[in-house]
Amino acid sequence: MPRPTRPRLTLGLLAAIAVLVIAACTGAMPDRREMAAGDPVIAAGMATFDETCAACHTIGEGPLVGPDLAGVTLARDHEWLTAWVLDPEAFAALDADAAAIYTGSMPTLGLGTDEVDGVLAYLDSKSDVAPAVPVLAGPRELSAGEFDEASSVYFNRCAGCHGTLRAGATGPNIQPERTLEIGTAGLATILTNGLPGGMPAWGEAGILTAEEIELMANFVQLDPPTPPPLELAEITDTWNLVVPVADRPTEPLTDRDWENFTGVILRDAGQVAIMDGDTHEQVAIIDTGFAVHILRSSATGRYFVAVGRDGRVTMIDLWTEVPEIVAQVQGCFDARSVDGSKFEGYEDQYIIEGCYWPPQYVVFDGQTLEPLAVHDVLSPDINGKELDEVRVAAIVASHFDPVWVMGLKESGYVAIVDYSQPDFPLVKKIPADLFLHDGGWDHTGRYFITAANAQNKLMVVDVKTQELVAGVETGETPHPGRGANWVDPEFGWVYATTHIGEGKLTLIGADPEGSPEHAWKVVREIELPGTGSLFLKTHPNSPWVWMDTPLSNVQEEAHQACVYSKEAMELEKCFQVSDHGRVVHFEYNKAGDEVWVSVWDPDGELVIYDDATLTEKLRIAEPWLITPTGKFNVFNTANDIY
Ligand code: DHE
Repeated sequence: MPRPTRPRLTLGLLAAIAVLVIAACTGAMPDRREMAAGDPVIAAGMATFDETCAACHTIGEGPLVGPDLAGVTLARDHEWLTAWVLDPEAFAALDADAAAIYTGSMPTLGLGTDEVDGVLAYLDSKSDVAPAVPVLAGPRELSAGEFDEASSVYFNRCAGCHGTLRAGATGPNIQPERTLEIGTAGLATILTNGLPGGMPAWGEAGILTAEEIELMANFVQLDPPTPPPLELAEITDTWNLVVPVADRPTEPLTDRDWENFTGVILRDAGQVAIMDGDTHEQVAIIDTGFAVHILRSSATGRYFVAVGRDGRVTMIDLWTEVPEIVAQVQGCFDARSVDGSKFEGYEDQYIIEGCYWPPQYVVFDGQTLEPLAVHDVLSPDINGKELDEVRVAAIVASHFDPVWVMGLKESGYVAIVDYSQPDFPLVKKIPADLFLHDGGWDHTGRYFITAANAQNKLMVVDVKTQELVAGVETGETPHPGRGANWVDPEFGWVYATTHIGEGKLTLIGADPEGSPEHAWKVVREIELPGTGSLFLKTHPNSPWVWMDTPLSNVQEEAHQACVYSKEAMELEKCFQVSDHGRVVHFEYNKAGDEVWVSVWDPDGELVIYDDATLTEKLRIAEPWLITPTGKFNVFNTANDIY
């Protein structure tokens, strides 16, 4: 089902509520239907309402993002309401009343007429409930302490999707001009219950308390604070060279196959566990600091480099007897991406960090993390609109040129940084599309494929010619992670993504030389049970593609993994990995015959599957496995195998 877009509480919708209230008071209504309690049609309608409508509407509890629906079946007949629900846009083109309330916010929900009948029967059965008076109270004043606390919650939970300055990206704009329209009560409900299409149910999930929700509902109606800049001298002040290069081993001191180590992020513990991929033993727990986001391997694989949400970069040496931190530095206040120099002759020479805030990238020495250069990425967007915030999203390191390629989220450019030149300049900005997020290489390493996820597209950039070659619509909010490459029996090489906003695996042709007729076009779409997918993964030695749905607000779906068969070209199966937490992110071992999956939970687990048989091999549930998320095998990460 397509993702419902997030409706807005507009004057038009409020007018509609007023019409309903007046109609109810004057008695100008059709007869009420007698619907028996316990009627299966009503029961089915209630289930559909809860699943599809309740995120935006209440019955008698006031407006959320859409109006309170109490009494709506008294004010409008079923025929009118059915036409409205089935396709509001089309109906608004035909009907003057519908046109008057249509603002573009009520989505086509993809319901069948039976389902709409059920919902209307359910609304009929509740037609004696009076609509609540819309709550449009402005925000209350916050004390300095409350404002600081709210800023910190916002940074930890909200900024990634809505932006530091709240202008929107993966999530919508939530600056005061919009949030004041929704009001404190509506905002609190959204924060509690989430919204279809990815907004987490922070309250329901027990992550934010009722007090925090009240605080945040007020905070987001106030002007956002602007965080300060972070310049080279200040970055250098944070630099800590823990082990100078001269004191490090010149060959591996460990007997383990360090190239088959897997780094596991323990997100809320601010740690990374290093696991031996052969024995499945935990080799070390490294304190990397606040909310580590990703790990990348240096070109040789010797170093793991972690980046935290607080912008701290940590370098871990895998050649020591037990892996240990050799350097740390903070290049940003907020960051998600990091990578090393991978071109021949530059292996392990430089590290780049992309900042969410300030709008900049920072280049460090690849052995010591000494800060070498900082460059601003703030510019107008591809359409010329002035911006206050441009975040560096995914970064990939080319294996064929001395360059890093990165997505600039708000401005919509794919930027190329040349590390063979003095001061590591940004040498090219290729206009792509707005809100670039995650992405990876195609199978040749020539094309960078990145999601413009708010545009529902994958953008394809030819890094050799430094040109955009395609923008492909794949579905609601594509989120490929690094993506997945394999040979489809019919279409040749393909690249694939899943989506946050709809349950769909989409394959695009990715062989412009061998199969030019399919290149950069959607060649296959496979329906998945559940929205909210973040990652998929495959390996050249695997017959499967693994997919998660951790952001689904349906618990069973958040607990599942799904597997697609490359050969049969269809979904093989979906199955429950755990009975708690969110099942997230996959990584293969070096041989490509095992898949590791995280159960993202304070009582976290790592589940290891035999890839050939899809059977569970080992479940690790130790107290140190606190909120495991991403996993990065050294060999696969250094060589961009996905
Ligand atoms: Fe991520 C990759 C940003 C939420 C786990 N995440 C990325 C990348 C970006 C990004 C830009 C690509 C980095 C690269 O390749 O250089 N992520 C964001 C956000 O802005 C967002 C939506 C919200 C936020 O506030 O951070 C977000 N991400 C999450 C999560 O909730 C996850 C599941 C757990 C967490 O740490 O918060 C999460 N993101 C990951 C992982 C990767 C990632 C595991 C790397 C995937 C890979 O296979 O390479």
